[in-house]
Amino acid sequence: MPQAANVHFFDAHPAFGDCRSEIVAGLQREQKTLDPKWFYDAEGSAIFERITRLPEYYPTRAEVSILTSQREAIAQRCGLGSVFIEPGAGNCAKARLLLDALRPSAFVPLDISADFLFAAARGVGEDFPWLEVTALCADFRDFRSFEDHLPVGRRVLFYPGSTIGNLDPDHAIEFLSEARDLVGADGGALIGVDLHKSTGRLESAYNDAQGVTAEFNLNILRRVNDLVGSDFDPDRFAHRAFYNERLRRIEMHLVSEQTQSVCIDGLPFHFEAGESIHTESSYKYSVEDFSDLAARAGLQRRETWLDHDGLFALHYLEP
Ligand code: AVJ
Repeated sequence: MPQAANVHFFDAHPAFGDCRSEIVAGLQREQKTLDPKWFYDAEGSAIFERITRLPEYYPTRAEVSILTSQREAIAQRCGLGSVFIEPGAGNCAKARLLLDALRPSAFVPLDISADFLFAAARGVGEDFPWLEVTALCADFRDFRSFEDHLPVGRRVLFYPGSTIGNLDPDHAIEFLSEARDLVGADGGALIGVDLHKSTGRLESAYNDAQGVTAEFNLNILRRVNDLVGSDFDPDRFAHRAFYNERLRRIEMHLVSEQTQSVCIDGLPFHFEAGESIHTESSYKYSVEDFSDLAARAGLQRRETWLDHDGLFALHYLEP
């Protein structure tokens, strides 16, 4: 397919790291863990898309309602004509909701997975022929690997979906500090963050009646088997998600239903019955909590938009 004149690609060939040593290290910890990034191969991403449509899982609908109903106010706040940069852009669906109002001089979707990114970027270029799209296959944290390919102009970073909630607060501050460095003194950042709320509402969002979240959580075991040749049997584990009120995070775990051993290249990992693998944290922040967190990263909260039911927040920050 001929490349549209307004779409540019750059592949920095980001290093994926040694997944085996990362996975082994996580399973050797006192509280066994797996990094949530392993959820998202094609199959896991498809299950997540189903989660976003569940009645109990409000975050996606709530954020889309903000991006749709407040698009003009958001655009005015962010400033028109910016270079709009979205790390981990995925299918670019949320950025698309803003582009006609925001009229950026360029849209820069960033992702470490080239295939999905370049297809999504091509689609944006076709649907917005006035817009320069520069798709960068790069690690957002490795600024030097892609900065020479960034279009010139004032930068606004877009990080929706409460993906920042997957990071513990210290790493969230690190991410926001890197975002501040990337956008520079005259830039801005538009960050979607799920709000702290009642335990009941939060726990139902991660324990849906149809069991799709359980399927999503258990799927990480198939992915790990594919990645490192382990012999996890998902039928021997159970999905568990609860709100840790002290830490203000949903924790997802996979609980071993029996005493068992799982092998990676002959290396055994023992599970007691009831012992879990911690697969994901989703931190929830009040508006004030997130303001404080951003301030610790050198970013000031300038405006916040909530959905009609006050479930989700979109914050605009500036250095
Ligand atoms: C995509 C990481 C924001 O934490 O709510 C959804 C992933 N996990 N259901 C979230 C998820 C279980 C989601 N994020």
